Amino acid sequence: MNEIRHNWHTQEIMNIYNLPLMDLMHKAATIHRENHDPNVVQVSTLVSIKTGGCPEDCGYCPQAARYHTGIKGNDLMTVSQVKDKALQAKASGSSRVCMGAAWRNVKDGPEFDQVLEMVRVINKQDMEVCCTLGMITENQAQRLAEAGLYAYNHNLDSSREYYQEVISTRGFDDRLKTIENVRKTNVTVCSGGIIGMGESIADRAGMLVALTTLNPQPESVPINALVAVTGTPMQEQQPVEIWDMVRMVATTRIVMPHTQVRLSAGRKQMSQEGQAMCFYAGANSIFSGDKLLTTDNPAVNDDAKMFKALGLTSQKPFLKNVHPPTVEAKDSQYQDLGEKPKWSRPGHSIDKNKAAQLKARI
Ligand code: SAM
Ligand code: DTB
Ligand code: SF4
Repeated sequence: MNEIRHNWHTQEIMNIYNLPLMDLMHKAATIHRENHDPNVVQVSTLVSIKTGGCPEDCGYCPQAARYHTGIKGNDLMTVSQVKDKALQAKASGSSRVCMGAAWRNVKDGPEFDQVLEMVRVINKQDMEVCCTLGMITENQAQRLAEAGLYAYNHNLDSSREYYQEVISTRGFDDRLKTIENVRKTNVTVCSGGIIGMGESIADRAGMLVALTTLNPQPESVPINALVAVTGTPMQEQQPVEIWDMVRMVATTRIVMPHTQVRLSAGRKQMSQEGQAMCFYAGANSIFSGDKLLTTDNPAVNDDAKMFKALGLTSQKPFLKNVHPPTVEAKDSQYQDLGEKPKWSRPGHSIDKNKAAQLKARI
């Protein structure tokens, strides 16, 4: 077992990231093998329970209403629709369902009650349940925990400095506050970010500093390669090179030895050989399913062939943490507080975001 450090500096992490690739991969693979079974990969299926129409200006996101990306939005899915998706995911070998909503933050009320019911229903299928719903208060985190949530995904997305170049409608400190709220419960934390948005290597290292500083460190860290969607401010970004992805995964593994490192968005653009290098360098989790939230992901059959070729097996549910009990709504100790929290709105100007918004109006 490796020592867990919460005091990494950006330069130290950059030095690791910039090691000769063979040295970097060897170091990461060694740490990986000391802490995990290198042939087991945790598989999650994403379900977009509320798609599109989001009020935020996140420059990478096809679901932001202000950019024209051609996404067909929909209302919140029903509990039975979500149950069907969960059963399909289980049949295809997933141990976790991650429900994503294009919300800035959770608002108490009937829609949140419906999400809590989805959590209960999936939990009862003996699957791990994850949600990514935007910012949440402590009471909302407690209510999700009580319903049987296993993990909450809330990404820092980039370094504190570069975050300001990407998003103006929500703040980095509110992301940290949400993670702190989740930490007050037994729900595990899934938090990572995106590479390929035009950030520097110092920003990539800065994001890892922010994640490693968290105590405990997140149980899961998704590393997304930007999917550059037409209509978003980042539509012109060049695809992330496989070497950058391998370096980022390996560096994440080295600075967070116990964490599950999740190879996330961008797998569709990667070869299976490239993904194999990422697994060797410490990635031990993926999102499976023909779609991520709105963009394409490798076909389930192709992933199955890749697992077979590489001798990988899917992780069983509740291997790392206990199966959380589910409390029914009528027995809940927590009330709907009718919270309408004022999360921050920095509101500075980001030229790229403004230009994409203007273009969408024409
Ligand atoms: N609305 C919630 C929020 O922002 O926290 C949850 C859903 S949001 C789509 C979840 C994460 O997906 C984002 O934080 C971002 O890291 C990732 N993401 C969104 N669009 C992406 C893209 N085009 N490429 C890569 N990752 C993306
Ligand atoms: C995460 O880090 N990546 C996933 C999940 N958490 C919610 C989402 C990726 C979304 C990619 C763009 C899309 O499909 O809309
Ligand atoms: Fe909305 Fe989340 Fe997309 Fe930002 S990342 S626009 S908050 S759905």
